[in-house]
Amino acid sequence: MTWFRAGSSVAKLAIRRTLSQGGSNASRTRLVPSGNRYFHSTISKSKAQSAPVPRAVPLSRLTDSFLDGTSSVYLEELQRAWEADPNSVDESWDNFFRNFVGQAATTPGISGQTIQESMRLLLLVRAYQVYGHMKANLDPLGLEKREIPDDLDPALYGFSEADLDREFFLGVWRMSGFLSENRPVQTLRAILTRLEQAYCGSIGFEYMHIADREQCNWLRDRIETPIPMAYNRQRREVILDRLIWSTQFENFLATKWTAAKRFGLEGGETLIPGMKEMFDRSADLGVESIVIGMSHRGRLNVLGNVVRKPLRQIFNEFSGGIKPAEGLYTGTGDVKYHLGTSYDRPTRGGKRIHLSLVANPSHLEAVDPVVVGKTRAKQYYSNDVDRTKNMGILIHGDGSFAGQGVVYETLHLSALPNYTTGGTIHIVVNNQVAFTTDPQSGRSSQYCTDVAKALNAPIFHVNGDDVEAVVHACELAAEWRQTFHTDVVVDIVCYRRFGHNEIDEPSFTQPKMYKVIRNHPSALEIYQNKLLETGQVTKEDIDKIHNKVTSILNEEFLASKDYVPQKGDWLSAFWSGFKSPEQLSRIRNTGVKPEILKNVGKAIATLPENFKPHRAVKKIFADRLKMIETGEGVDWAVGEALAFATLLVEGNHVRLSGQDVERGTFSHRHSVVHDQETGERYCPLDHVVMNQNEEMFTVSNSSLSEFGVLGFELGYSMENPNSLVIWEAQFGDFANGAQVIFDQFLSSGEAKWLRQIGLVVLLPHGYDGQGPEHSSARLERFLQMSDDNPFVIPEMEPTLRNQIQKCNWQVVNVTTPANYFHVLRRQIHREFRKPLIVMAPKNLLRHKDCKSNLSEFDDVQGHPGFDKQGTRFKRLIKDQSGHSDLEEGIRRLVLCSGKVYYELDEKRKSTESKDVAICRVEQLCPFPYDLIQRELKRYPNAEIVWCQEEPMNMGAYSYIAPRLATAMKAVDRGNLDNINYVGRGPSAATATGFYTVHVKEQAALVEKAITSDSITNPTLA
Ligand SMILES: Cc1ncc(C[n+]2csc(CCOP(=O)(O)OP(=O)(O)O)c2C)c(N)n1
Ligand SMILES: [Mg+2]
Repeated sequence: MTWFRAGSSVAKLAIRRTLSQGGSNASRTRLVPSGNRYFHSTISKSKAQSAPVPRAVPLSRLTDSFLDGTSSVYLEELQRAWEADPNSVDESWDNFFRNFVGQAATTPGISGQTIQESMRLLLLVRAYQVYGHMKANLDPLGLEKREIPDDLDPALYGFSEADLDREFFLGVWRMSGFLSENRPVQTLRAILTRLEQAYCGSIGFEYMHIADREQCNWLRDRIETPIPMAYNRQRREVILDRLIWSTQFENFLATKWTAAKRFGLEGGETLIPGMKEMFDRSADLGVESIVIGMSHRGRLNVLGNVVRKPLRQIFNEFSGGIKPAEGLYTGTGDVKYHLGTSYDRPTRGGKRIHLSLVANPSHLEAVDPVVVGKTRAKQYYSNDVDRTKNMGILIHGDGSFAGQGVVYETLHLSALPNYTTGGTIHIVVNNQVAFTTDPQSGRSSQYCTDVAKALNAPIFHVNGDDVEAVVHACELAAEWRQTFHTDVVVDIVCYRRFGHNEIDEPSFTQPKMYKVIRNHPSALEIYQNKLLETGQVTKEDIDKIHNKVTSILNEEFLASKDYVPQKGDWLSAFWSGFKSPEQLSRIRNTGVKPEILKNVGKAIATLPENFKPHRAVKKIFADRLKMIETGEGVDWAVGEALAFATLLVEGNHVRLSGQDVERGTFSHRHSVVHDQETGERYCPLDHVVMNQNEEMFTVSNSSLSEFGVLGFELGYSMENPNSLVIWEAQFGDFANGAQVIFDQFLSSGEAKWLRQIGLVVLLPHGYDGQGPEHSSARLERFLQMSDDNPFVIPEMEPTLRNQIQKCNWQVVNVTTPANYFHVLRRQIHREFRKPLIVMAPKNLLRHKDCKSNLSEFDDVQGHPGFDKQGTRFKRLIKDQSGHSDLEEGIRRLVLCSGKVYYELDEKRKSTESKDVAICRVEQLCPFPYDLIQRELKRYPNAEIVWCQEEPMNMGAYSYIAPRLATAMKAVDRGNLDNINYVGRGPSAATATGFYTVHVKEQAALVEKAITSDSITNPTLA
């Protein structure tokens, strides 16, 4: 059936989009009216005059072009064979002949219809399905000049005006719409009229790239209806009402705050009725909750009219901003068009739908994966297994949708089992300009939505001036999503009536476009006139709605003057019972009862009896079981699995995602084991509690994306505090591919939007000779973004300490499995949430000394991890030589962080440097002033060394130095000049690429830290 797909590979047409800036504006090639209106004016002359006479061509050529005619000889032979024995031809040809030849023989009206004509007509219909959108009337300004493909010209198929009133039967096996076998015989004229209406009106349907026949037929059923779809009076009134709200909202803001930036929706006002319809229809089809992500354009209109943030609150924010109640943590706040909110909105069908608009930074599209992740989490928590109750909607700009890579990274998560949300609906507010950039400078593809084709998503391009078409496209998108559970795109082609923002002058750069815009009626005016023409609505009806809206807007404006923001407005995302930074949260222990450790330990170290793991994995699991049974030598992977398992037992959800996390990049985790004979997978952490929900523990290899996947996990972690959500980078340096998420959300989200986030990020880090790209997770960047004051020691008394709550995030570089276990559990066992950045180990995963005893994980008094307060994460690990509270004989105190500790310790042992003490700063941020001071006091005569393996301009040095100096000054131990640096010198690259150089450098720095007599202080050098 290759010919059947012919349409999708025809005519590679170069599309020239010449916008506005030259030549006549309205020179789109359109159908010639009256007599021959189906034949293109541009091509019909030459080609129609010499209408092709059918000539024999090999059938195979039909797959390449419609232009070559058909093979009559071949068909006739086939037909003869079929007449002799219908079974002698392929089933598809059998159907074909039954339909066409059979009909032709029995229906006098179509007796002149030849097989060739039928085939050519079929191809024409097919061409409309494939290319109809290229002739659709999409641009409200009429500026876009697109060439209409020749394939839509009936003359190309040998039809002339003389054929228009001849009757044709079209019917193809297992097809819907025009080509369905049930359609009656029609004249060519009627067929062409409906084709034009269906495919070349205000909506351009792009769906023939979808390989699934059922999906295409579903769409054809809705597009190729026997008569065009029309809304009744009642629906039209609702649409009108919504369009008036949308239009007046912007007008009102424009008159009250003439110079305020609001990134108005003018020119794209039909978005609002479209969205509302989409939500109503979605609610009718079972959606209960929608997570929305969008950027600046029209955001206030969406907030006010769709999400229903109180208008008085929006106006209040315009008039002078937010004045939160005294004493409350306010953070930095953010501009009004970035703030999120949520609301339960009643729908047309009488249901309620929960809407949340996620706060977003100005970085366009960065919110996309966050919205999808949050939606997925909502689905988990509401047991929405079909993914039909919770849905994500993303609103894009044309420039950003085409240009930002995270759009693709997000789209590409849509069908992955552990990331899918059952389809996101994308709406593009395509105002045909991005700030000052025209589409031809902003993208290489015909449409700004072309990236979505990679996903097999249908794309509905719709003229933004035709509100009913917008509403219809939005409705269809909602139905598609609930039917096929995949992404769908609505591209509203509109314009931007004013500049990029309200104080911008658009004519500097788009003079012709703005000349047209100045005289262009609004979508509301166009719709009002249309309704008046139909007589369905009177001028009085329209005025009534306008007056109602004006008076509500005025009332709300008056009320906004006395509006006092409530705590709920500002802190709406705080989970109930959770503490804000100004409320002290008690520090809790994280140790676990020994019997629980043993029980879960067995579960995570045991594989099913008949399971046949890889030999090496079998040994790993046998070793794990031994660690649990003996309570000794617990390694990193088991420490981590114990943290996950104990959190699961306590009823928390645990999710770990990232590239190759199931096995672990360094082949250490083996959280999913593969049967070597059957390929079956087994995940021990799925079997920690009785009848455990499959998703309660989720570990998932991700797509090869950092920005998209980290954003997704961030969104996921925002939904419910009782979840440990972790993103692991393959190597720490790859985290910079997700820099926007670190900068805009993780490090500053709470300060800007008061959203607490408990996300954990594991970034493999450490100098082991793997070269510049695999050594460093760029620790310095995370520390530089940390907001703990380097010159002020906060309250450190254990019962009053809220240092972490007040800090933007935590950065740790832990060195023992037990401490890793406790820092993960601490994320959940506290009354607030804070992002955790972990410099994760590589060679410590198998290091002989990097082991913990099970007794360090439990909460038993007297056990090694148990100190005055119980068993907790250790922010600093003191020297392990059994030093007393005062060690006057120690000549040097080496402070370090991370795996270099083990090398320093080994050197100390081998050189018997007993006068050197080594302390590990496990938590770098916020800085453990109290514990550092404790160690300074313990070694009153020691010179102080900061040792790191990173270059001087990297690693923790520049973060540590001022803080350590502050701690030293406070206990009279000197200042910055007294901090001696040992580490690599400044460097542009993070590490050497030569292994031998690495080894030499590493040995030298370790040697210098432990054995050298004097260390030249870089600050004094
Ligand atoms: C990642 C990113 N790059 C650049 C900008 C600056 N910027 C803000 S709006 C804008 C134009 C966006 O155009 P489009 O996506 O078409 O949306 P429109 O403003 O036209 O609605 C640009 C370049 C930004 N906010 N984010
Ligand atoms: Mg734009």
